Amino acid sequence: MITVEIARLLAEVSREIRRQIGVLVGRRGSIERVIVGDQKSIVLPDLSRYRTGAFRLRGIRFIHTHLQGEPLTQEDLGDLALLRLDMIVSLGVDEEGYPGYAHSAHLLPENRERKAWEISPPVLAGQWDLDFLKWIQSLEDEFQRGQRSIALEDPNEKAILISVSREKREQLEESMEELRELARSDGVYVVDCIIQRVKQVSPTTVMGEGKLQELLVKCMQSGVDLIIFDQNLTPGQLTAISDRTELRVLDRTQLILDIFSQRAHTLEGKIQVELAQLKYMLPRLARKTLALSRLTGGIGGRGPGETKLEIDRRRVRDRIHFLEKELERVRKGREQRRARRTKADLPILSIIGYTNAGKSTLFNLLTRSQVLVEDKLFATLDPATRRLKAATRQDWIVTDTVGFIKDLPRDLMVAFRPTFDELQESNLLIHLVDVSSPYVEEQIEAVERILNDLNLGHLPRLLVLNKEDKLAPDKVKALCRKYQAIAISSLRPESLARLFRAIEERLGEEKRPGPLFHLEKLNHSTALNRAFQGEEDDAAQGEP
Ligand SMILES: Nc1nc2c(ncn2[C@@H]2O[C@H](COP(=O)(O)OP(=O)(O)OP(=O)(O)O)[C@@H](O)[C@H]2O)c(=O)[nH]1
Ligand SMILES: [Mg+2]
Repeated sequence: MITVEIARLLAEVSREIRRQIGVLVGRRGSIERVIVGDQKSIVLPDLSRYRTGAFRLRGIRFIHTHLQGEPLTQEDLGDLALLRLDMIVSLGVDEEGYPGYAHSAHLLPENRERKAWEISPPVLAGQWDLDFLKWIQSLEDEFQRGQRSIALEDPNEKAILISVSREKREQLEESMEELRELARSDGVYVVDCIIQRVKQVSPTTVMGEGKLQELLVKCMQSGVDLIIFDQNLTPGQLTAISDRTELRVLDRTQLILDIFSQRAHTLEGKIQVELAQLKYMLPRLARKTLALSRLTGGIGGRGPGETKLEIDRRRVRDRIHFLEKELERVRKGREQRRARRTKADLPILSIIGYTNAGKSTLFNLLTRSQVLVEDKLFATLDPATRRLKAATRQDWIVTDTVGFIKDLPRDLMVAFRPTFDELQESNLLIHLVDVSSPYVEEQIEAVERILNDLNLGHLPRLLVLNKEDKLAPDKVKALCRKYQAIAISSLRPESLARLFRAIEERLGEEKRPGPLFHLEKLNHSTALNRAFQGEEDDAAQGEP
């Protein structure tokens, strides 16, 4: 642990100057730093230089004197967790300046009692017999065993999800469930979800000191170096937490942006997502510069870190500027294509709705296309448009769109604005809902809210409950009545006839006030079925 000579010296000098003295000791016994505190406390310096990877012990132990021989304090244990020290030791000092009892604690690997650390019974410093190297090696092995069991379960990126808020528990749980889905869609393996209801969210570190330590230990125990917050963090919180913990920190928005960046395939989509990401990042870079300039301010001049961040910031701005230009260019091309299409003067039906509602599945069924369908959030990013050909009536144009989600990130909304703006031309929005979700109501509301935010609230809408096959028929019926909607299953072509009839009706209604488009041939509901030959007319089933 420490040589008798050094222990004696520490005790002697401490007694003489009446201050705590501490040493940071490396694995093989090298003294890395000597720190002098005051009578009751001692402050550890920045240890990031000794970084050993986020889920390993630091390779540094801290031994310091306690003048009254008092046991380890809460701060001592906090340091142990936050800094992931190999061990923390307080060394008592007697009246004559000789070392007395040593109190020590170390972190624990994952355990059933969910304990973060173990405090050992005090021993007389002179009698402490510990082969430190051997002991620390076996402790690290234990840590690794715990981490490996998780690693075997899933080789993906691992993360712990956290929600800290004042809101009601059910609400937090529901939101957490969705965050878990988002993480899964992003290819992240969720090790644990922590929900913490608080009276006040800390403006700096979101959660309290104690909770932060607990979280850190948990991360280390399970070999996780990524934490994802369900709430969006301010630039300050984001930097504070990642600085304090050395963990990678994401918030809800960044997670969604990350999914989007994985999914974007078209040039336009890619540019839009990168723009949103850069715009979200920019204030966070700026923040870091601020903190640094305060640090370097004391010794005058600009620190090297600051200069680099200035450059980063300028680069980001340049890139944003470039991308915006590029986007304009790409969009012009699409504009022209669209102009040609609208000239055809056909009714445009846009399928919108919460993510994973089954929009693309329905789109494929309607237009016999093969756009990507996946049981993941935000499978669709790039809107697809096809003509729905019919033998006996006018064709329709059908559009599949990117899904909505509660708290759709602002920057994303702005970046995707033109895509959403195209929805303005829709003659009818088919608002598709996953009726099997326990959160039907919340999802419908979220979509309605976003439609209003996007100035699309005035467009005629048809509420369609999808995935009826996953729910008991009487429940489906009740929901249909409640929302005045029709129910379908995009996996069952026979439910299309019902949908077609409803669409025609709505288009017919919308036509009356002002002739937005020509609908001469639209009122042939039975003929429609013939267009999809062999599909039975399910009028007998009765509609709400
Ligand atoms: N049981 C059942 N599953 C469905 C139905 N419609 C879609 N699904 C499934 O729901 C999942 C999501 O379908 P998508 O069509 O990708 O949903 P989306 O609304 O386009 O989702 P995003 O593009 O991610 O916003 C897929 O696994 C589909 O197979 C349905 O009527 N019944
Ligand atoms: Mg889709």
